[in-house]
Amino acid sequence: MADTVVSGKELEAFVRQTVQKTMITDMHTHLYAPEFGSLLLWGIDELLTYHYLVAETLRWTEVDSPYEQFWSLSKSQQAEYIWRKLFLEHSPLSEAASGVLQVLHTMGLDVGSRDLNEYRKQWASRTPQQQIDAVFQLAGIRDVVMTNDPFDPNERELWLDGRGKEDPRFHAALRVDPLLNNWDTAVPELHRMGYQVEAAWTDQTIKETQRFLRDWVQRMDALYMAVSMPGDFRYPIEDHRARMIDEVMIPACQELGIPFALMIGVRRQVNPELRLAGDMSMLSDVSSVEALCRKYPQQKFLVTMLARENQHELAVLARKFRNLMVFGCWWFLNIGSIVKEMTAFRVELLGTSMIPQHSDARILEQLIYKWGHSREIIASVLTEKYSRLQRVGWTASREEIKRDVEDLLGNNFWRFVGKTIPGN
Ligand code: HDL
Ligand code: ZN
Repeated sequence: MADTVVSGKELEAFVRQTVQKTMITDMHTHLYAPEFGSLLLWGIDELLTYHYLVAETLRWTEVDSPYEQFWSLSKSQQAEYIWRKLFLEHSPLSEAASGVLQVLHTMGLDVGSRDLNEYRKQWASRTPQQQIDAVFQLAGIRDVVMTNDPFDPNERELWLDGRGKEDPRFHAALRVDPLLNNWDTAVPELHRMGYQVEAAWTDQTIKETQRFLRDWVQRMDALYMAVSMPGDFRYPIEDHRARMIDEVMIPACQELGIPFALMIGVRRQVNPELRLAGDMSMLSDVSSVEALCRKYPQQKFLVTMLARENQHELAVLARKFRNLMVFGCWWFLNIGSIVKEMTAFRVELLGTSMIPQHSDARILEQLIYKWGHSREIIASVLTEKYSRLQRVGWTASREEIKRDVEDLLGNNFWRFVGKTIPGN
């Protein structure tokens, strides 16, 4: 075939170039469209005060020094403290710390100056819209999916004022953890929003909670419904979570024709003094996901787990259920050594029928390093796999390699949520 890639060197170069330039749909982030105002975090001080870096910095404080000493600092003072601790007094070798430098480098700044105030000047003259355009272009991002929480009063107000769907690059996902994990606090909140629910599991509660989900999926035009749960989530079982899933959430997802995203394995606030950085990973039960996929073969499930130990079994489970789409190297797994391991065995077990990565970005510029690093790893895994085919006489064409990469970096997601692929 005319467009085949014949030599090994040429193959490697073409795969890298294709992965590097394929536009990405980032299907799970904590970013917000510009119309959400201050909910969108961006800029060097936000990058430095990312909760991953807060946790790493506080490891260098004395065990008898109160955490409040850090928390009482202003945002810029916290950023300066983190810069001093993690970048100057110690080398920024961690994924999150080195990522900040990758952002500065990619933005064309003089990383070697090590001058935080010089870096700050680069952001001073930019608007959010300008920075979104610049970062999307540098990171090769076409679309991002937000994490939209109607239980957050600030965000709720924006949606009720009719905002939220102005920038077409930002898509919504309805996040409803409190329904499963904090029902006692969710009930009064739902009341405040006009839904006649009660803590007791009555027909009215079921109907009103379904109405809540329907209203918000439609208001947001949400691509999927999402929850995170601790690793002790079990199914089937006689408990509140199973009732909410069986009698409210699955029926709502099926009525609305959207996938249900399960993010399992987080133990929240093991150290509350660390605030957002205080959450922990824990082992999960893959057989509970198996039971859900088997019970609801028509319901699509997007699933990611937080413990490294669950990843291979989850990938094998995806071989058994076509309604299960595994996604991303979530949170503490989004580090080079594990992304490499997970991407390789997912390709070896699932071929290209999975979503290898999401960024989970909280600060806009993180898209640059989170995707820069993942693209490198995905390209090296794919190169090794295509080379292996070539050695036995199967040469993938340029078009086939392009198709496979587009599947992994966006099209698998859009097909799974049943929407036409943007730009097609
Ligand atoms: O629950 C989640 O969606 C997690 O991604 C948390 O937001 C976590 O704090 C995080 O930012 N992980 O990357
Ligand atoms: Zn997240």
